[in-house]
Amino acid sequence: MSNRPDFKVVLLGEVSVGKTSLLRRYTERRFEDTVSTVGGAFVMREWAGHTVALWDTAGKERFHGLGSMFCRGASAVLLVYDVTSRATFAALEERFLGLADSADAGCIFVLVGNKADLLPPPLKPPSLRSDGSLGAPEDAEGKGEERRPREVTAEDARDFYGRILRYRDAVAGSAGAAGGRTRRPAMPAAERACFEASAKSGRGVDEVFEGVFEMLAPRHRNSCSTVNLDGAGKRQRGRCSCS
Ligand SMILES: Nc1nc2c(ncn2[C@@H]2O[C@H](COP(=O)(O)OP(=O)(O)OP(=O)(O)O)[C@@H](O)[C@H]2O)c(=O)[nH]1
Ligand SMILES: [Mg+2]
Repeated sequence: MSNRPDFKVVLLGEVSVGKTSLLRRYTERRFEDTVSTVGGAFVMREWAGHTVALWDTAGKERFHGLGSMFCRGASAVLLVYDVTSRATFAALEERFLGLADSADAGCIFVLVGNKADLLPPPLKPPSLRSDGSLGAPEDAEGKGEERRPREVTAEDARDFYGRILRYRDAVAGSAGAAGGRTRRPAMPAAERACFEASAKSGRGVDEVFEGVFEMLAPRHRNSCSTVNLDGAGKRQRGRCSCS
């Protein structure tokens, strides 16, 4: 594995939204008790011939200065919230998005609504009683599990994503005015950038990380001046010769 990552991916978000748990679920395939992160830490992963540095950061306010430092040169930022806590979602816009001003100009932003396992399960259709009347609808799954009402909808996430894109345009505009304008790759559409997942059950977690890597991979290939070409002149999937 190369010690120079092709991509730097940073997780940001409020205390206890599950950043460490998501990372652990993805990299170690397990969910267990965590302690609140101090400062930040990274793990390196190989994915389809690319080396990715995954940065976990602390949600505690006293570490926010470090969050901004960890975002320097980031290719992707995962803004993580708890789908059952409006406050954690609001904090992304109020406090965390600005920390990512130091990320790459073309940095991809992704929203991750974690703890989806806590949402009330879909109702099973009511059962037909022997006398022909309908019984009460029942939970389809997970009886006895802890449940909390949803406080952030998929539409809230898509709206916020739209605001992120406008904010990033404004940041790029002011960098341009200061003489630092660079050509930015197109940002992914909201459908590809807004996820819900559960670090506890594992549901949706691979989709988040691998969805991000898939969005980043073509950018890395395009940014290499020496791309591996096969005999037919097609781009190969794999490590660029530059790394
Ligand atoms: N039900 C449920 N609990 C979760 C999930 N993810 C994390 N938790 C719990 O939420 C708490 C906080 O998880 P962490 O992963 O430490 O949260 P964090 O965002 O890293 O927190 P900081 O490091 O303090 O910023 C722990 O008690 C986890 O067990 C999830 O998907 N579902
Ligand atoms: Mg943590």
